[in-house]
Formats: sequence, C-alpha cells, structure tokens
Amino acid sequence: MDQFPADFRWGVSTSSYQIEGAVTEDGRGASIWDTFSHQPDRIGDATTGDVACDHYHRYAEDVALMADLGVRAYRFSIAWPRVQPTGSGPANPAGLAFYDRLVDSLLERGIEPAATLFHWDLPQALQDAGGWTNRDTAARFGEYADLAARALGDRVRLWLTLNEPIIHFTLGHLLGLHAPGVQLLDNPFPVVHHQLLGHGLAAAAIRQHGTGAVSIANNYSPAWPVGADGTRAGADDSDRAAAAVYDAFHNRLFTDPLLHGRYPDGVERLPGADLDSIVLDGDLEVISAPLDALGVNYYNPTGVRAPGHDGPLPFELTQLSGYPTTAFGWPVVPEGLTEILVTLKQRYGDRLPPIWITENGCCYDDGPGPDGSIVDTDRITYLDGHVRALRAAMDAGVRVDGYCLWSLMDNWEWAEGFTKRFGLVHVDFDTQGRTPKASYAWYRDLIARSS
Ligand code: PNW
Repeated sequence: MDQFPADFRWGVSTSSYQIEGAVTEDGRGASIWDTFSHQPDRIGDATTGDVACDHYHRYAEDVALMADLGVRAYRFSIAWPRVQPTGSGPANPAGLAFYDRLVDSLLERGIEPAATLFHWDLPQALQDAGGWTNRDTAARFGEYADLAARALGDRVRLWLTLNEPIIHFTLGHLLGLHAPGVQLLDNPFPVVHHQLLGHGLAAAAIRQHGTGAVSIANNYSPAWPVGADGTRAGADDSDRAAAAVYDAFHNRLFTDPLLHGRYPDGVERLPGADLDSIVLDGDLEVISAPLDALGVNYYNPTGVRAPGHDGPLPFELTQLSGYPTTAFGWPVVPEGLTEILVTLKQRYGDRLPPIWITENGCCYDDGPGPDGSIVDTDRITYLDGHVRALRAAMDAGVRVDGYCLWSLMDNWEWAEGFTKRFGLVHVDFDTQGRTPKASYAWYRDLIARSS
C-alpha cells in the first residue's frame, strides 16, 4: 500500500464559491450561487458563501497549511465572475490578479496548480440569457477559458474545464436543489450538450497557451442493482435493467461523447431530446478532441431499483444497506473506487487517458474535544480504505497519476451550508480559525511514506 510511483501527485481540492468569500471585491460580478443562496429556503442552514472561509484574504495561510501537509498538487477553481463579471467582454485584471498571486505562492512552495474553470458559479448575467440552455454560453465559456489560460497558462500544470457536469445538470437543472434552481423537465438536453460543447471549446483555447494538461472532472458512481431491502442480493432482473439505465445516465452521458465521440444509446429517452436540432455538425469532433487526463470524482456507489408502477423515471435510487455512512448518509464503500476505475479502463480502453482522482473524501460532524484537538477517526478510516482501493486499481493496470482529496478544509457545502464538514482542517466559521484534524497528520504521514 505504501508503494506509489515516485512521481505520483498527492494533493487536495477546493472550489471558489465554497471557500473564497469576498463576493463583491475587486470587481467580481454576481454568480448564480450568489443569487440562489440569497433566496429564502434554498440553503439548509440559511447561510451564503458571502464570507465562506475568507480564503480570498487568507490564501497565504491556506497555502502554508498545504505546504506543511506536503502535497504536490492543489486543485482550486477560478470564479468566472471574477475574471469576467458579466460572463463576456474583456478580463477584469483585479480578479485575475488574485489567481496570479495564488498560483505564484503555490509554485514557491513546490505545489503544482491544478485549476478548474467552472465549478458551478456561472455569471448571473449569462443565466439571465438562458445559462447552459443557451448555446451561446458554450462560446462564452471558450472565451473565458482563453482569458484565464492566457494569464495563467505558463504556470498551471493541469486544467479541468468543468466540474461534475452531471451533478450541475441533475441537481441544478432537473431537481432544482442547486443553483440555478430550475426544473427543466420538458427539455433538459441542451444543458448536457452545451456544457460538453463548452468543454471542447475551452480545451481548444487552453491549448493555445502553455503546456498544462487538459482535462475535465467527472463524477462517477457505480450503479448497483438492489432489491427493496437495499441489498445487492435482493436485486432481480428488472432492478439490473434499471441499474444499466442509470449507469448510462450518470456514468456515460458526459464520458462517451468525450472518449467515444457519441452519446450513449438511450439518450433520446431524455424528454425533448431532439438531438438533430441541438447537436450541430462538428460539435462531437470538438467535444471528443483528445484529453491529456481524465479527472475522476468518487464518493460512493448508488443503489438502483426498478421504478414503482407510476414512477416518472426508469429507475429508483435506493439507500444501500449494510455499509457505514457519513454525516451526509452516503455509504462508505471503498471497493466502489476500484470498480469505477477498472470499469473506465474496460469501457474506453486505449482512449482512456491517464486518470487523476480529482475528488474523494467524506463529511463527519467533527469538532474540537476538551483539549481542543479534533480526532476524526472515521475520516481516517474512509481515506485509508479508499487509498487502498486506488492502489488495487493501479495494480490491476489502471494508470492514475494523482489524488486530490476533498477537501483541504471545511467549507460551504452548497445546499447544506456550513453543516457538512469535509476538511482535513477544521474551520471555525465565527473566528475563521483553522485547526488541523487528526486526518491531516494521517495524510501528511501517508504522503511522506509513499513519495
Ligand atoms: C461534489 N451527489 O459535489 C462537488 O464537486 C464538491 O463541490 C462538493 O463539495 C463535494 O462533491 C461534496 O459534496 C457533489 O448528490 C454533490 O451525488 C452531490 C453529489 C455528488 C457530488
């Protein structure tokens, strides 16, 4: 387990809206998450990302925490509305300057910058023009990528275009639980295709500037057929058929076009998916241009059953039974990571580029004990299991070049607000005090041992 390639990159991940705060500083425009979080009843604890971890002002302290941890990579995201306050037009130099300072301070500490261009904080002005339902948003994203890569491409080592387009699609545009908070139940497909087209246009733009690897961070979750009791043993053929449909939806919708140049069979079952009017000539060539790496975000498998008779969907998601759970209720299943990596290799073969784990982690209700220390044993158990599962996939022949743990520090967890803590570092959101947890020391030791 301690044997990883000498150049394997251990790292940590964050995203702009979840940590930065400073939402009106230096000319930053509004994003859809500013709008959404300020609406009543959208966020569980009625908080916003207005301040979050105040990372915009405290980034030097946070980079020092990473340096002490010994990581070689840091995956952060660039807030589009800092670079282009309304999502189009010239770059805002003050907004870019923040990322310039951040990237330089990382490099001074020997940490490779890995930048995500879109971690869900779309400029509100673009949403007002239709957001990802509007094909023009893909073109705007390509232009923004050009501005960002022009400024930072000489130093960023890994670019991730989009973060988890499947989650932005389902939670943001089908269920309405994330920004922009819409339920496009009649015609959601344009949001799929325009994100992918935006990826392709951004990837081409990045290649004009510098030599950083071009990638995308997708969420993957093994679709496990289960019976009514939530066990795999209880599944029947109809549950297995439903799981195959969910697998195509969750794991292939945003990967087959990238690596196979076509949508998975069954995409036409999305309501209103009039592919011929949305997928224009040449789009799939733009989308499927070769990648240098594939980002994999993994948290847990998904239990899937055949739908009840009057269910609106061709599957029903069911809690897996028999596993411990995190504070989110998500099951802890390390072998799901091995499975997803091996499946990607089987499915895409030689077309699969080297993988980076761009997110993996867990939330627990950890807080300081009487002596002030934070002993998050459950997180260590989760991480140890998943690092072993990663090692098993590599032993089975899957090439993985890096692992960025979610997350460096507790942060603003979207619709859950501050109630879900994913960090190696505890954050007191009243004082902004940072306290490394026991898992921070565990990860530091792992990195020191295996690199
Ligand atoms: C990811 N799900 O989101 C995001 O990339 C992070 O910003 C986030 O903090 C992290 O995972 C933890 O949640 C997800 O419902 C949100 O399956 C929801 C799901 C998965 C990932």
